[in-house]
Amino acid sequence: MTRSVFAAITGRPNSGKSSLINALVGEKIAMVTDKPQTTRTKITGVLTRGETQFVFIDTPGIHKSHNKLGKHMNKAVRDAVADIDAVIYMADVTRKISEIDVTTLQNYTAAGVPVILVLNKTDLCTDKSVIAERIQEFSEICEYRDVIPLSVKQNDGTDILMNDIEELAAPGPHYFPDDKVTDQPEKALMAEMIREKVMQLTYDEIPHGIAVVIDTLDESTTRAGEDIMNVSAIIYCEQQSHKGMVIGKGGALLKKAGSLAREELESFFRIKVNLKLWVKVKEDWRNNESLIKNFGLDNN
Ligand SMILES: Nc1nc2c(ncn2[C@@H]2O[C@H](COP(=O)(O)OP(=O)(O)OP(=O)(O)O)[C@@H](O)[C@H]2O)c(=O)[nH]1
Ligand SMILES: [Mg+2]
Repeated sequence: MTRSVFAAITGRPNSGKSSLINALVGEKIAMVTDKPQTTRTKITGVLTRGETQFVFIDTPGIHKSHNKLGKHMNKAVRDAVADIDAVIYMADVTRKISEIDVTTLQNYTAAGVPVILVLNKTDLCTDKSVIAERIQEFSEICEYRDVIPLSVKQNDGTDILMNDIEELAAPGPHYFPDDKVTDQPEKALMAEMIREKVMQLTYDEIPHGIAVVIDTLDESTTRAGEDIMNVSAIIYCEQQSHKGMVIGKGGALLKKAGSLAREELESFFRIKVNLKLWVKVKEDWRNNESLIKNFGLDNN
């Protein structure tokens, strides 16, 4: 009999949620950077193991929003926890508990959602007593189905989490084809791969004001008879002064981002890629509802 289970991964920015969903489904479907607020939408990751289908939902980091995009991001997290079997609440074990942790976990408890607490980045704890301290702090907030200290980076503890989730699987159909790993359309995945590279190479406010849209996409054959995917993408930034930084001296940054993104596109889609990148400015787009919608970030 087929079984399925839905689990949303939530928590504050930068705790490692996207790294976790990638590790759980075994493919890189969600972008990861060292900057907070990388993920902007709900991302579904699917793993089918025998009769059981696991559906994980990665979400934006919960934060105090200062613009309209931030409000959409926080709404996406609230939407993601409706109709699910469990929340995997992820915290960075090295960081103190915050007000956001407390209120979010209290809300889940009030709504009767089972919570598995995951304390990530144990590899950074030279002093292991920090882990016990954090467990104690979190246990004062609410009851958990389980508390799992783990390190996604060292792939240490994810098997325990998988066993916990499997226990929650209930008889029912598989909602996705068994070979599917994500619900993201091809163009959205491509745009995210490019955005990740630009975010990784830029600093301060610039990475947060980047949006990427795939402009054209087609396939052709090279003169040598090889299939090639032609992708052209527009990188939007928020201010004129940011544009030069994104392009870099003599175009160096854009060239680097393009070559890293092309490598990743080629390995994911298993086809040669010809990638063209353009940079444009849309002033203060994070406060512009119609641009947020155009960029596919309104989470509807
Ligand atoms: N040392 C260490 N770093 C980790 C671990 N897991 C994730 N990271 C790093 O933490 C940073 C944030 O990881 P993400 O997976 O993007 O975090 P996130 O929670 O999805 O962040 P947002 O999308 O911004 O909410 C990246 O630099 C990761 O490489 C871990 O187990 N140990
Ligand atoms: Mg993320």
